[in-house]
Amino acid sequence: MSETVTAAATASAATTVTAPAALAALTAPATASALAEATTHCPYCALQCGTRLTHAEGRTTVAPTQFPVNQGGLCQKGWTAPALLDTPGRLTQPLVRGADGRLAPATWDAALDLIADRLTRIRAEHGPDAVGVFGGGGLTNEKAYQLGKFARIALGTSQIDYNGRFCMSSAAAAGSAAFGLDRGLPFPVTDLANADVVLLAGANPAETMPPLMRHLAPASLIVIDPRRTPTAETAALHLQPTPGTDLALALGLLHLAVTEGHTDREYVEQRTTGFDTAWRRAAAWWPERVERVTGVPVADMREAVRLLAGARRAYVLTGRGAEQHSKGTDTVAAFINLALALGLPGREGSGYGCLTGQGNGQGGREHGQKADQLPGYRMLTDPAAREHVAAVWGVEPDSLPGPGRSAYELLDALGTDGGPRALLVFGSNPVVSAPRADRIGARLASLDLLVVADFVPSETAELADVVLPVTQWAEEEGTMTNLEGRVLRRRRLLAPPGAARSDLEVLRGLAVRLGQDPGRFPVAPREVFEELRRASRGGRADYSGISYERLDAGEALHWPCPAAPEDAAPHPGTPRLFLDAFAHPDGLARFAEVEHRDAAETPDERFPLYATTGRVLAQYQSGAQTRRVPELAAAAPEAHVEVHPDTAGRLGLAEGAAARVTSARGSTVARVRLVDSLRTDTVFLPFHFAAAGRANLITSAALDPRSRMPEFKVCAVRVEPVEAVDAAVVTGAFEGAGR
Ligand SMILES: Nc1nc2c(c(=O)[nH]1)N[C@H]1C(S)=C(S)[C@@H](COP(=O)(O)OP(=O)(O)OC[C@H]3O[C@@H](n4cnc5c(=O)[nH]c(N)nc54)[C@H](O)[C@@H]3O)O[C@H]1N2
Ligand SMILES: Nc1nc2c(c(=O)[nH]1)N[C@H]1C(S)=C(S)[C@@H](COP(=O)(O)OP(=O)(O)OC[C@H]3O[C@@H](n4cnc5c(=O)[nH]c(N)nc54)[C@H](O)[C@@H]3O)O[C@H]1N2
Ligand code: SF4
Ligand SMILES: [Mo]
Repeated sequence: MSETVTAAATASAATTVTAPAALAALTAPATASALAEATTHCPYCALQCGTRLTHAEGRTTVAPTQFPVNQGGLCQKGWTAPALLDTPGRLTQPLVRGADGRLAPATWDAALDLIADRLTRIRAEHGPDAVGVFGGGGLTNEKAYQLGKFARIALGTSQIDYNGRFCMSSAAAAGSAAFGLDRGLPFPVTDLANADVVLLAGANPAETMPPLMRHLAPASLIVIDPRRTPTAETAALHLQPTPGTDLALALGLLHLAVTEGHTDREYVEQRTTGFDTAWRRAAAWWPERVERVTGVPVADMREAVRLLAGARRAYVLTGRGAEQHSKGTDTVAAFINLALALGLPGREGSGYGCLTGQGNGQGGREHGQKADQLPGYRMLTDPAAREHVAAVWGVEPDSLPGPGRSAYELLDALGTDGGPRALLVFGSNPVVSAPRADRIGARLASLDLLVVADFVPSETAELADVVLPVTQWAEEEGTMTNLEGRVLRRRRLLAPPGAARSDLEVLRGLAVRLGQDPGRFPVAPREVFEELRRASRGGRADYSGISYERLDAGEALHWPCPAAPEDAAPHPGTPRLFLDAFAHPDGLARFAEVEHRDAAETPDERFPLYATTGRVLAQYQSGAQTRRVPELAAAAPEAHVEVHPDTAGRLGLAEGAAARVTSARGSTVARVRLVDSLRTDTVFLPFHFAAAGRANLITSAALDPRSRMPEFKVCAVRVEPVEAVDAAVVTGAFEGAGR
């Protein structure tokens, strides 16, 4: 089920979507011809698999291309993506909540006037920080850039952050500290195919990025995951730690690498600094102590180090399993320490990388929708950065607000004293995906104004005062940056349905009503990209040498790609970073001094089990999109909880029965799935489902002190059978959740 399917094998299974007659007219191809084609990329994850879309006789079909990342493969989500374009319930008209409390159709002018009016009043009464903005890692570079600019100059608010904070922020913080630069993979994905050994800490690409598995297939995999996932099934070695103990495990692996004489001394001396302080901590993590904390047998740790150290070419990769913790940054730093001691980063054919998740998870963190950032991965607190970007925007540097709250802190402050009273959401569904989802739902409901731009009626849109219908992937142009830092073109095949408009048009419409010069908020993606090039110029993520022309000519451009001087050849981009030097001024990578600590919450008498959360193949994120695709909904229809049979036996839980999973914050309801390869002290829930089936009703909002990442991957719970009297709850969880 986690297999990638190739074009040849399943050409006949290529999903076709038949549009009802009325909708077909609305989604007619952007060009007038009967048959239209566009070469573009999948709307979902950070692999950004290459696809060719075809529209003929009212049907849109997708097929994979030979793009290097997917080489003719797509996962089930990619194959079925055209179903999103005319999904029933697709938003095609602005909606405004009326006096009767219901959302009703409105014109664009009415909707935008109303928003601008209320924003103006709220700002006048409570100041600019009373308006917040929440963005997403699925937005194109152009949208992410424009959203940050809109917040800082049209609203003048510091209160902007985005869902990437919930995603790879711990890896970004650790990577920046170690290497001076954060690019998920500092090498092309295809390099992985030449590896002898790859260590995957907390990643399950067989379900989350299936085409990546073909690049990993030649290597021996070491997988660190409390669950025996489809990825772990393919591994040479599977380490199955207690959730939340990866930091101790990484310290233990470093300990063994050093004591067994595997450190690359020459590399450590010439290319790094800080080994001694890092070692001081790891020295105390002898193998037996690590086994006691993590449950991983000493022999397995030795085997892992032997495999890694014996490889000519080796990679250490982290995923959300290692990162989404209140110590996620230190955990990633500990895995980077291990990679540095073995001499892997910055060496062709070896390295460290983070598997970034969302379609534009990489670009989305470079161009200014993050609370502390300006375009080009510049810091908002850096006076030179403020001056550069202010000049591009035509404003005074002093007029730019400072850094604001991080994603969870922003959501948590909504409607409270001193917190924002209005929120604009572009590209996220936090009612399902944020920790303590119940509390976040209540915060959103307490706002004076909630505006959601989306193309489907997500659970967050259902709470909004105004819903704005926007275009999606196949209806728009733009650029995305995939997990290897490669900038890609998203291309338009279809005209938007109904009155849907692009996010860029929405931002201009609002900016103008808030008194901005329309020329400052262009709506053509190419024009926005030209400005982004200038704004990013000289920054860490320098895009100034990249153009639509170069991308359309088929060039593979990885940032940084600075503009070349007039008479010089264009810069070729940087597929491999750090080969000569790391990005710190002295060119050296930094070991980090890190120490293990417990998760914010560990099991006790009331809540005796660990719960962890994550993904399944057929659903994407909050499920707002994939729960609407019939084939995917059939494959993963409802919330479930994985439980070991012994644990289930003790608790009176049977396969297929409804269970209530309760933490100190609340309960969720899920169907029991018995999994005999799971740890007996741990249960697992996917977070893709809505209503009473939301995994985030139980998760903890303990934050990492540096990345502000919530602890999605560990909390303490009890699990019990749901009594028949709770039939309504079960129905709510299983029917409401899969809607
Ligand atoms: N099908 C599908 N694919 C997706 C997505 C999706 O929603 N659905 N989302 C995309 C996005 S945005 C992201 S961020 C990526 C995420 O991709 P992954 O990081 O691969 O996904 P997760 O399932 O969140 O977590 C990976 C694994 O971490 C394990 N884990 C849980 N707790 C721990 C722990 O304490 N330590 C360790 N070592 N492992 C632990 C889980 O059991 C899980 O198997 O996927 C992308 N691709
Ligand atoms: N318990 C638990 N919770 C988690 C995680 C976990 O592992 N466990 N993982 C976290 C991670 S890694 C992530 S990335 C988040 C993701 O969680 P969310 O931020 O909720 O992500 P999506 O479900 O992708 O929501 C995106 C919404 O934006 C819409 N959208 C997509 N593209 C566009 C666009 O271009 N413009 C506009 N206006 N709208 C658009 C979609 O239709 C959808 O409704 O969840 C986090 N939450
Ligand atoms: S792996 Fe990711 S990008 Fe590729 S088809 Fe699946 S969801 Fe789309
Ligand atoms: Mo993510």
